[in-house]
Amino acid sequence: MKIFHTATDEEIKNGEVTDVYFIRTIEILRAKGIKKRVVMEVKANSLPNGYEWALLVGVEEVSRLLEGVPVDVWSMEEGEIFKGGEPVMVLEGEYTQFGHYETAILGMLCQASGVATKSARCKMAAGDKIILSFGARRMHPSLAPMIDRAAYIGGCDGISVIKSAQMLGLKPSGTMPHSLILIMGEPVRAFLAFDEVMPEDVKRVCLVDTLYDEKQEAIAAAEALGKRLFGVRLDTPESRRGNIKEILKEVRWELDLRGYDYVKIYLSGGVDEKEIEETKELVDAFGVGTAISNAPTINFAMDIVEVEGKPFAKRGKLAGKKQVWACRECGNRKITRFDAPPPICCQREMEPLLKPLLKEGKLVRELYSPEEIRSRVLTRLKSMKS
Ligand code: PCP
Repeated sequence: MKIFHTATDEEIKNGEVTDVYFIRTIEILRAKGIKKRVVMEVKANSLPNGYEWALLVGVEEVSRLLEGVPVDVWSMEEGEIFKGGEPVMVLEGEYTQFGHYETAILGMLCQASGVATKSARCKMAAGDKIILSFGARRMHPSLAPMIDRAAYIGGCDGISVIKSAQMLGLKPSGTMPHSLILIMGEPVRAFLAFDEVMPEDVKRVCLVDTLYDEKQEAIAAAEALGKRLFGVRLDTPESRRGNIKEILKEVRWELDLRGYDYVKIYLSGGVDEKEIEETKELVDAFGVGTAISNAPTINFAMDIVEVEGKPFAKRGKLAGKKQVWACRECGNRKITRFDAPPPICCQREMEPLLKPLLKEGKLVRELYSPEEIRSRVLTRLKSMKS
């Protein structure tokens, strides 16, 4: 028996996590002996908050979900940048064989893509500064590895949850919680105990907002640990925050004045793109929680665009199977009929972004490691900036 209110892999794979109206549709089609082949496309007409682009993540999970299901799937790569209105995935098969997977397919793509997109936006705002994913505690723990994977692919440099890190082949990143300081009774006692007990490969980053003024605690940490202190973290509570930029300036100044210019400054607690932009000149690493783990989802829809080989779509949707093309040289994009010849841009053929993923439920594409996907994402984000 399961003890948590979550579905198992098996239940999802069996198509049990589905809205009932899909099952009813399939029941009716079967009762009527209707077996029609359809083409469906996954597309978001608009992106959250007027974003100009988003990152597609969740493709690997969808490929696992549909493995063994008699359906052909073309998809953009995991980590691909897409724009509103572009189909990111195309599915073709007999509707009753895969229609009931729509709920799970969209759920896998909408949430992970939203998280990855926010992570990428935070990373872009931070420039060469570090972003750590600290938001597992805001979501159901069963989702932490999925959220952290999307955050990492989007650009986060590290993630804090042990299980997520294990699944990603990373070392978890973290500092120390307030509870350590409160239980030890005094900040410096906690800092020294941390240094004494933790293995050498754990960075000494002391939390300096628990009992006294941040600059006072930061100096105390530097005096206690000397060269062994890697950084200090400010998680100053909202009620004490005032002007966080001024607090950061003071901490940096006081540390530098005493020769502790090597000590990095971490900032966490309520950090989002705006806070990153405003403080990045004073901060070396940001711990971002809610903003990334509770990122706005990408509202993909999955719609029929062809029935029995004929273009057919509901109002407000363009009928027919389509291809999306990109020019890697100038960033130009184009949507054409699926079988149209490659458009030319910058004197060469544009790249088709919807590539075969599954053929009759068989995986026909290599799946890359999160590290490889992330590194491609970062290269693309850089080229978009320049
Ligand atoms: C930090 C902060 C939030 C976490 C990280 C993410 O925790 O206070 O709890 O923040 P966000 O969702 O606001 O972005 P800690 O300072 O480690 O909190 P504590 O030690 O009190 O557990």
